[in-house]
Amino acid sequence: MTLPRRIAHLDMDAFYASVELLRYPQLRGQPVVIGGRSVDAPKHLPDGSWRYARLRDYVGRGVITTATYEARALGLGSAMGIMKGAKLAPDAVLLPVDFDAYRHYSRLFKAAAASIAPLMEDRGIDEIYLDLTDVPGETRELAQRIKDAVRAATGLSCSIGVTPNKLLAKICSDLDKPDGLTLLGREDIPTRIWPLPARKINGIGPKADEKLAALGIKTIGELAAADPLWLQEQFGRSYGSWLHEAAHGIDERPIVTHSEPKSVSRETTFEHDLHARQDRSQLSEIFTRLCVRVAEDLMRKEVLGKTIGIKLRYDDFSTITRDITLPEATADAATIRRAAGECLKRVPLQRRLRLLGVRVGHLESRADIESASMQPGEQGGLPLFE
Ligand code: DCP
Ligand code: MG
Repeated sequence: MTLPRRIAHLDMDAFYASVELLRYPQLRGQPVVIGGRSVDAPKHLPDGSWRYARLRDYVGRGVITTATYEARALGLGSAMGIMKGAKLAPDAVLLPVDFDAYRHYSRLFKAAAASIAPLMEDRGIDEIYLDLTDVPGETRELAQRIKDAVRAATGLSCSIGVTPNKLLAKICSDLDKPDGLTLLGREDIPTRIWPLPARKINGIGPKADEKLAALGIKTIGELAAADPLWLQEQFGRSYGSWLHEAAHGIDERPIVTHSEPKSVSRETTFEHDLHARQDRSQLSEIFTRLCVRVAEDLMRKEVLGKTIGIKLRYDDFSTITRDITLPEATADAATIRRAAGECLKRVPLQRRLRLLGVRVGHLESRADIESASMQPGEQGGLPLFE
């Protein structure tokens, strides 16, 4: 019999907010949300004190990216409009987002975790999976060492769940947030997992959850008890059988240590809806800026892409996309801008626009393209002596 794996899921606590509190430690313990613009940055007054933007002063359409746990206690949270948040907590502090800082701390915490458990899967800015199976050490002690290393490298806390697979680990890291350390074996599934709502399973989204609820299934335990064939009839064969296995905590997916991005995109929601003709110059400037940002992202990731696409959301929230494929992959802002401009000619522009996005897909790594375009003799880079 093979021993169960030891898979950890690590998720940073109130990530963007916690990074901001490193900069403004005087705000610790207060309700703070992140989501403002640079004008909302705290101002250092001549008498040495600070003045902070408060939610009640905010006017605009921005959303909260995250909130400190003190702000969550007042009902604030990710994806809520800032003005809506202001109704619940007018005095909460608003800080602007600073993605560069979050990316910096993201790199630091990942390096710290990988120094102890090198088999790491990157799941985005504030989460990773780690395979601890072959790392020497007792599980709890190991998980604590990883938490300590993350704190030493960043000054930030995280929550870790360690279980036999990724599906359970992801649920588990959330069970004792913030600063959690939760271990769970297959024998704990009935007591710890089954009472949880079905949507706690990563892969059961709002739509599936709604359908399950309509069928009388609210908890993971109720899902586990459902007839697997009936689930397949309701949800289709593949998703239905996955639901059954997930509810029983079955998941054999390995840790994936390398992944290539499939596309790079940037989008922006306007302060006010814009019209293609009346606001032409403003739109054009935003459009160009998005293309430049996408080009910068491509450069940083050292990839090139062939498919250039745009996304428009109209004032009635309907959304459309268009794309074209170029003969050669590019990371050049002007080329992307031209191609995206072509796409724009193919969409109706009578309605006002709410959002504009630019995407580059079908990515290939720069190194692959360069080596493929070399002459046969050059490949490998060894000098030839004649
Ligand atoms: N984020 C965002 N918009 C969302 C959700 C999240 O911009 N709708 C950003 C801000 C978060 C970060 O991603 O800080 C990580 O997301 P999490 O869901 O892990 O949330 P937090 O780390 O903020 O809090 P938690 O302690 O619950 O993990
Ligand atoms: Mg988090």
